[in-house]
Amino acid sequence: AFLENLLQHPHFINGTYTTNFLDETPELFHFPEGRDRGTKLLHYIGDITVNGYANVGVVPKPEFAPMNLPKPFTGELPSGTKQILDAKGPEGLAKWVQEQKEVLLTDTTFRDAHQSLFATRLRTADMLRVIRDTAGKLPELFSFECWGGATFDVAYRFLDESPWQRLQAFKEAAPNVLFQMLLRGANAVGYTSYPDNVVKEFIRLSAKNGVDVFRIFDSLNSLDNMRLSIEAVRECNKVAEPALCYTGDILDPERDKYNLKYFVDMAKELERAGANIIAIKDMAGLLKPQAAYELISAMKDAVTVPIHLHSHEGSGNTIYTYARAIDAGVDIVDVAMSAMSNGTSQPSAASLYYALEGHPRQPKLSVDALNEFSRYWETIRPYYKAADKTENFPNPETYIHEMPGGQYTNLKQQAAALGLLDRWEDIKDMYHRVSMMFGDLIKVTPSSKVVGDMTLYMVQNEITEEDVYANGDTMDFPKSVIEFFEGRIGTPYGGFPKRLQKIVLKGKEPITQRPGAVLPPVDFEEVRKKLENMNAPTTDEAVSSYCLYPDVFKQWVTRCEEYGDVSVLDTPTFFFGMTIGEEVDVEIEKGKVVIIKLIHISEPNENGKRTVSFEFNGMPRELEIFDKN
Ligand code: 3PY
Ligand code: ZN
Repeated sequence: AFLENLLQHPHFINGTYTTNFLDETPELFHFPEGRDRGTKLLHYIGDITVNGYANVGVVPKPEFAPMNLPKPFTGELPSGTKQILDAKGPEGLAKWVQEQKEVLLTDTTFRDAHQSLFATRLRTADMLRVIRDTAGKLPELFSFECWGGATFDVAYRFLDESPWQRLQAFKEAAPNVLFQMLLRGANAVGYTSYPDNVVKEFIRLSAKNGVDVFRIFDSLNSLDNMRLSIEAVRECNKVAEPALCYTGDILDPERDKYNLKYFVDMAKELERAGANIIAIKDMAGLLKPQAAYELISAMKDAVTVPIHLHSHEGSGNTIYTYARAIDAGVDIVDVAMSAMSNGTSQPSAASLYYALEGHPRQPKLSVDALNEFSRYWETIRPYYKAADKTENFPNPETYIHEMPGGQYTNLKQQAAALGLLDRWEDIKDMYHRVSMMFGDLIKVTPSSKVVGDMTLYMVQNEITEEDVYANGDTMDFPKSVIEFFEGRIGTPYGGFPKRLQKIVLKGKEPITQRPGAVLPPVDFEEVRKKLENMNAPTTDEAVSSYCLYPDVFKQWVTRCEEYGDVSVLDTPTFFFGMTIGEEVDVEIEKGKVVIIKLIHISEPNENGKRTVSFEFNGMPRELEIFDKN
């Protein structure tokens, strides 16, 4: 019966998997009792089907439109910016950037776009399917921003994937365009300060696995928290792109804490600290068009390195901001494929292309290719609907609440989880109020989380600003808020508001040094031994992941043991499981396809377990799945 089924398999019939399929797939013919790969996959599908995906619950699997795949790029990949870096080194690359008349583009589709639109949930498989084609048809891109930020922990936590494997697979597929990551300086890709040797080793491994350009920032714009990262990147002979985080409004004379001089002085310091390129990180999309013109003009006069502008579209004005930045001579801007742009994400690459029609600095690349990839993303994005909380209209209120694009949808989701969605207007108001209470704070990971946590705490408990000053000594502030006032992510520009700090710390003394300087180094060999004892991977990368996220990493290892490599599943099945009678093909490794059909799900027995019946390559398989509902 199995053979019959196999012979009827469409791939088999159309010749894609001819005799090799059989030769290389001996396990298709026998199913040992233990948890083989297939059984592990069935357990995952069974669990998602019965219990639903984390935080989403059981949702009937929607019907999705067929994937609109781009026409494959065939032939050898054209050389791109990666080859320029390899040939000329970071300084040579920076010089090359400045020699380009046209503005260069970074595509954020593989990182910030989905971080900002749907909480970083984009799975490797959906990106890997097109990254080579993108690199082939758009080799003029300056870089792919495709790693770092929240992608690191979200891959482990929510996607059952290894971020390292994602990076390696991307690199193999697209070796011609520079890979760019977002690094939170002393916070690496986490939400807290790490020991210096942990940050340095993480950078070494990121570079080794394929990151070429490191955008390094600190959530308080503290250069002290960034220096070690800049130096570590330079030691790897990679491109150091430290960022100044833009906040406030340089056009507003009332709001003069972060004025033009503040940013220009910071740019000069970043250059002295070893920047190959300087980024303006406008994480909330606050940089208005005229402000961009003035800021970039002033920076161009003050520093000799290229300027790379990163903004978000929230306000609806960002294409105009980019256009003014381009007039002022900005070298590179961040954009995304149209169907992954706007809302809280970056502006659309194709829109910018058309906006610059007739402009001497219009980028040189194929707008047809941009449109073609957008059509692909248009069919992929609905898979992520459960996490996609983006408003599909411009929201210039971002100028008021100043919430980063990457935080907006997340905070909204947190508010929903607390039953506070009907207080969303109050939350936005309070967010800004808290930011001002904290001394007009720059808000970006992790300082944005501190402000967000305090905001939800106050709104949930009906606490006003006055209450905090009057009764704060009796309040249990969120952990992140206490740690912030302890100086654990550093000291904000202008210092802490002293009165509030006293209230929050309740007599505890804050640290006044750089946080990394008071954290003892980690013994990596000890960590490796610990991993070995846990039967976990012991590579340098695994050690590094454990140092950054011990619990998340351990849970990932456990889930891998339970479910195997679930990254091979198609995204709808990964999120929604299967419906009765449905059949899916799963390529469990290159050239090895298994066919899974869901036959039946029983009522729960007295132990709360349901029997889930599948056909696996035509053979009946039954599993018991505990129904958590
Ligand atoms: C991150 O740190 O992940 C960000 O995207 C900040 O803007
Ligand atoms: Zn961003």
